[in-house]
Amino acid sequence: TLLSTVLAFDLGASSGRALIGELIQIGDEEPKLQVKEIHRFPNQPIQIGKHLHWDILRLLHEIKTGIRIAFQEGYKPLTLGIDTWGVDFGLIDANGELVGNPYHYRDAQTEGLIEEVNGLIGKEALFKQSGLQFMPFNTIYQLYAMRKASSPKLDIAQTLLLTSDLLIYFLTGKKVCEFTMATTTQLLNLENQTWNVELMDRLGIPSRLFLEPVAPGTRIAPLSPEVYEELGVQSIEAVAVGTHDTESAIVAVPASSEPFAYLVCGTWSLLGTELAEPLLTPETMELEFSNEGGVGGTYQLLKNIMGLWILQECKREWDERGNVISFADLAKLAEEAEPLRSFIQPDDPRFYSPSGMVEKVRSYCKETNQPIPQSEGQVARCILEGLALRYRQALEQAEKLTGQSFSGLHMVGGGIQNELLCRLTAGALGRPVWAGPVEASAIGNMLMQLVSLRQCKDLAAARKLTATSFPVQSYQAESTDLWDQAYKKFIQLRPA
Ligand code: ADP
Ligand code: LRH
Repeated sequence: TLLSTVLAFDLGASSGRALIGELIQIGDEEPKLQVKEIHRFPNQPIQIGKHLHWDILRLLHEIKTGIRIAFQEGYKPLTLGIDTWGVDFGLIDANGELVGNPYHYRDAQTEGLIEEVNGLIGKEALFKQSGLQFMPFNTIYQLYAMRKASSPKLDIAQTLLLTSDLLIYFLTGKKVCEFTMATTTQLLNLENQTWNVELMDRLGIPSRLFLEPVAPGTRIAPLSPEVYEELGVQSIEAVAVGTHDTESAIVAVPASSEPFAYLVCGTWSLLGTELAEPLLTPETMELEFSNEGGVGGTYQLLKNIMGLWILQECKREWDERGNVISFADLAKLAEEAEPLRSFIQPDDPRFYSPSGMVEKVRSYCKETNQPIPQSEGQVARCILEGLALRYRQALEQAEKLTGQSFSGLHMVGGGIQNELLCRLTAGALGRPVWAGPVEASAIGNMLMQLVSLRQCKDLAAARKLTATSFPVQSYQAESTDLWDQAYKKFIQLRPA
């Protein structure tokens, strides 16, 4: 029996996809979620003048295409949800129109602003209020940069909509602000979940822009009559899921016991654990962890690690030179390269900005007196081993902060298709890795739609449904001595 059909859009920094989810029950067996990808599209940023932007209208076009395909293929989804990367936003004017093109979080406008804002507000105070790791892309710095540049856009804007909310607005005409995404701004008081108007006033950020957050699982509205007409589709209602992709992915971690540690592995690597309350201690700030708002009243204590972005940029460079290599082939070449020859500390700030990545990896190794990786396989291996070692460091830090111990690590997201990375991670941790599902964000997105449709009770039921519906691949730790030596070397590298 088909119990429900839902449609999820998951937009990551490297690609977007539309997936259909069908909740199916055979006889009196436990229901299962069956998932099918129906549309996938690249997400390519565009430089205009001094600024880097998202191609938001193209993304809207691809979402409309996904809706059309879903109905053309005969599915009848009751609801749809959109999750996207965090922090970015569009501004809406008094006539309900988009003001300018949204900036990409890697736009250089926020350079140096962490220090400047800390100077004005105080680092400890800001951390205690927002609970967030100081990342240059946070919404607060983007808005402060616009204020400093006297951007007229800030003056005419009436409402700020974070990317997922913006796309939902384009489809339904309804403006909402979903809670998990709101916590990525650094402008929300985490403890009472209200906007930090005093902070906004001090930075010249207009507080009128911010709508009261709604909880994930809230039903928003059907598509607008214009969109129905344009797409020629039947009724479908938008739901606010855990619209921050990281939070959606965490919903789909198939953990059955507490406490558990996870790694959401894509463009970014988000490693952390789930808590009932935020951990706003000075140690959390010093070890550079975030408290992000999760679904179902949870808080996610996690570290943002530079992630597969570094490999994506190397691949882009090789591709542009005509040396086109797939991620799967890159993993094979890395597999054949010598183990633990040299490795990067992925969170060195040089790796944050786009371009010249192969050279950045090489210069990092040179400056740290390690053999310089030459071949594509050596470069890829040096990145993957650096990531695996960084995961160990972050996992140990999460244990130190929470006083918990983790028997292994759940890995989810596109990056787990790189089996070498999963194996290297198990090696570096000296603990097992349980990998799956790949499409965790889209699945978590669907699960929250099912919660809103009352087909799934709560977060625990959602995780159980994931565990019964999707396979998990286990990787066991091998050769721990070599990894222990490498880890000793790694923690001496900059930045500590
Ligand atoms: P995001 O949602 O942030 O755009 P994904 O979760 O889709 O990212 O993960 C993208 C990453 O997954 C890529 O950077 C790449 O390293 C990895 N990847 C994707 N496909 C494969 C593959 N076939 N083999 C190995 N790695 C892959
Ligand atoms: C991962 C992610 C991460 C954010 C970054 C901007 O896609 O949402 O959680 O910090 O993008």
